[in-house]
Amino acid sequence: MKLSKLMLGLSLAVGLMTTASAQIVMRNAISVAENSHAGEAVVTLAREVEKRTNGRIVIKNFFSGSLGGEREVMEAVQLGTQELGHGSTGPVPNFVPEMAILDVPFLFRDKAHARAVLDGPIGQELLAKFEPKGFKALAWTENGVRHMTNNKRPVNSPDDLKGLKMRTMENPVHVAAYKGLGIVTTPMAFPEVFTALQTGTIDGQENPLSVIMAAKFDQVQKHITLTGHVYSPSVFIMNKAVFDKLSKADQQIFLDAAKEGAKANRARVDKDDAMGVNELRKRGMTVVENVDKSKFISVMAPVFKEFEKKFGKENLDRIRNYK
Ligand code: EAX
Repeated sequence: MKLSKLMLGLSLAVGLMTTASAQIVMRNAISVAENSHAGEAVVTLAREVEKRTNGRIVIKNFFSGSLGGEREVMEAVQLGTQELGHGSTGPVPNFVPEMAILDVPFLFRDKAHARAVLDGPIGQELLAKFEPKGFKALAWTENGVRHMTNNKRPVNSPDDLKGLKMRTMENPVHVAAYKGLGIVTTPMAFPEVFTALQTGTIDGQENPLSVIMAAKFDQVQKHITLTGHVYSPSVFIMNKAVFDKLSKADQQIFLDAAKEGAKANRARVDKDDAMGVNELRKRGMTVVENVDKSKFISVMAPVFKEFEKKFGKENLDRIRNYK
């Protein structure tokens, strides 16, 4: 009896040790809270990978920018000091310049159009462009459609934006576009934005309802206008060498799990978009729901000319006209 108990104990310990040493632990990080559309993406990825590998591969998620802003996460994934990342296209063009085209304002008619482009041949071609830079891009996800918030005044027309000091993502297309609207642009990493709004270093920022609610920007912002000025894609990235070392079957598991993550992420964005206006009003913000978007587009005409030169009209049209 005593002996068999000892044997059981030993075999359990050996068993556990084997499991522990065979288990691969990876890290993933997002700049927003766990309870968010991006949280849905990474939590689903982790759950599906763990389930489909029977616990052989475990992903530990870090939230709210605890491993740094999105640029720092990309740097870590590129270097391989972190296996996985998930974030907006904000810092991406600094690593993969071809991605900048996706951040052109008013490029997509709506989320359905954007999702179709990203899931179709154009989006898949773009994912492949990450590879020479040391990333495996697993799947497109999204933040949603971006809107403008500020503390100074309700924005009803582009004139109201003139002179507002707004945080932008560290993305050259965003900076050029908002300058074209007369905004005083302040590029900044996301984890610094809440405090900068609180202390009045900046007047405003722009993000989708999902991000605004998850980051509780309503606590430090009075006004929001549903400008819908740009679609905000996000993406699952993985260190390329780490991906390449996986077996073919495990690689497929990551690709499939990322697709599940994208599904959960988009469903949450839709839910947030459906309840966001009411929720933000409840939290005390004034919401301007209807603006004449054509006015914003016409003020930006010179910037759009620049974008056509930079990206090529045929490339922009290929996205615009995708059905
Ligand atoms: O990915 O930096 C931003 O404004 C992003 O939209 C945010 O980090 C979520």
